[in-house]
Amino acid sequence: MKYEALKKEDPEIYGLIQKEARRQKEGLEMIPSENYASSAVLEAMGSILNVKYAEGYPGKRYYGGNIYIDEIERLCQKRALKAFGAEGYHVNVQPLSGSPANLAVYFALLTPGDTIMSLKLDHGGHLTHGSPTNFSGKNYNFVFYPVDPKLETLDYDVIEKLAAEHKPKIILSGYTAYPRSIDFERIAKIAKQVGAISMADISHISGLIVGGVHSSPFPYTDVVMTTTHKTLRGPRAAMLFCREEFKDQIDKAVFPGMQGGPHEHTIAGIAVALREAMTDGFKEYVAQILKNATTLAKSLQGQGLKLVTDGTDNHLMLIDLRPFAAGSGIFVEKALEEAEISVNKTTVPNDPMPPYYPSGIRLGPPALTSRGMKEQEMEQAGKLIARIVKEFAKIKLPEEKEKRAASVKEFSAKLADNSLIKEVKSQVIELASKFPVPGIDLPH
Ligand code: DSN
Repeated sequence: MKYEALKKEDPEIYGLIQKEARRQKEGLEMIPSENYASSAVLEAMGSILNVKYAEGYPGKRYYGGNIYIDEIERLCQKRALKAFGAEGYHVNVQPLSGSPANLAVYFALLTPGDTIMSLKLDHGGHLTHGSPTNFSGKNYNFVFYPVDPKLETLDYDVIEKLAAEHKPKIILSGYTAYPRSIDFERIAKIAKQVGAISMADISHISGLIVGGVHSSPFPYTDVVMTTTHKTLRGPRAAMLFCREEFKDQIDKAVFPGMQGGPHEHTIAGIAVALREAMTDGFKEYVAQILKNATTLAKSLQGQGLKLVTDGTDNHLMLIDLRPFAAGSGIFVEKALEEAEISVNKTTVPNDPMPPYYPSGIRLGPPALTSRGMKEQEMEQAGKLIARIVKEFAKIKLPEEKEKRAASVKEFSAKLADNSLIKEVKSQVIELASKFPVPGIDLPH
C-alpha cells in the first residue's frame, strides 16, 4: 500500500504505521494467530465499500443501494461453502470477529443457564469458551473437559463420559492453544449420543482445513465458527457455518440479535482471501506451515526445551517453562520482544499461575511461512529463541501479587542493554530482512 494521501493528511498516524511496518519487516512475528493478508485482500478492505450500510441479508436489506453489496456478500458465501467443502450448510459471513460469533451461537441456540461442554481454558480453550470473566461464562453453565494429565492430548473417552453425565446442549471443540489435531467426527458422534449440538471453533486451523492438511469438521459438526485472519490469511472477521435447520436462528442472532450494519468492505476482503485459499499455491503454503512447525518444534526440543504434548501436529506449539520457573512467561515474552521476536505468554495444562503471569510461551510459523521462510530459517529461529528462553525463564516472579507488576517493569527497563539480547536481535534482523512481508511497502 502506498499511503500517499495518509502521508500528506496525517503524518502522525502515517509515521506510526511506518514504524509498525518496519517492526514487522525486521522482526519475526511468531504469534500463531497472526498472519499476513495479501495486498489484494488489503485493497478490498480499504475500498469504497466502507461507506455502505447494509443491515439485513442479501435480497432483504434495511437500506437502499445494496445491489452490488448483495452480489459481493453472496459471492463470499458461495466461496466459503466451496472452500470448506461445506455442502448442505448455510454460512453467515457477517460476524465482526470470533468472540461475537461464538456468543451469537450461544444466543441463537441456548437459553441462559444451559450447559455447554468445552476444553478447560488453561488446557487450550478460548476466553469465549466459558471464562468466568466473559459473557459466555457469566451466562451459561460450562462444564469443562481436561486433556490427559500425562500426554496433554484430548481424551475422547473422558469427553464421552462427561457428556453422558452432564447432558450438555452444546459440545464445543476447536481451541486457541492446542498443538494437536482434533477428531471432529468422534466429538460430533459423542454429541449425537447425548442429544447435544456439536460446535467447532476452527479459527486457528481453518487455513489448514481448507488446504487439506488437517481433518475437517464438515460434514460432521452442526455449527462451525472460524475467524478469517489466522491461517486463512483474510481480514479480521469471522464466519459461521451451520446446518440448514439452524439457519434462521443463527442469522437472527447475528443480525439483529447482536450486530447492526455488516462490514461489507471486510466481507469483500474475506471473499478475496477465500479465492486465494482455493489455489494450489495455498495448498503448498499450508503444507509448508506444517513442515516449518515440525522443524521449529524439533529445533526447540533439540535445545533442551519441553513442549506441551512433546510436539505439534498443527501450526502452533507451547513451550512449558515450568522446568525453569512457573510464572516466567511474562519475562520470556518481554525478552523475546526486545530481540524483535513476537510470541505470546500462555497458560500450560494445569498451570499453577494465573493467565496474566502464566508458565508457557505460545508460538508458531504461519506468518513467517507467508514471508517465504522454510525449514532452514525455522531451525535458526528455534536456536535463537531457545537462547533467550534458557536465559530468562529462570527468573522468578515475586510470590506477593502486589509486587509482580513492579518486578516486570524493573526487568523490562534493563532489557535494551542486555548483551545476549543485543546479539540475538542483530541476528533476527539479519534473518528477517531477507524476506519480504506481504502487504508492506516501506519507503526507500
Ligand atoms: N486471540 C486469539 C488467539 O490469539 O488465539 C483468539 O481470539
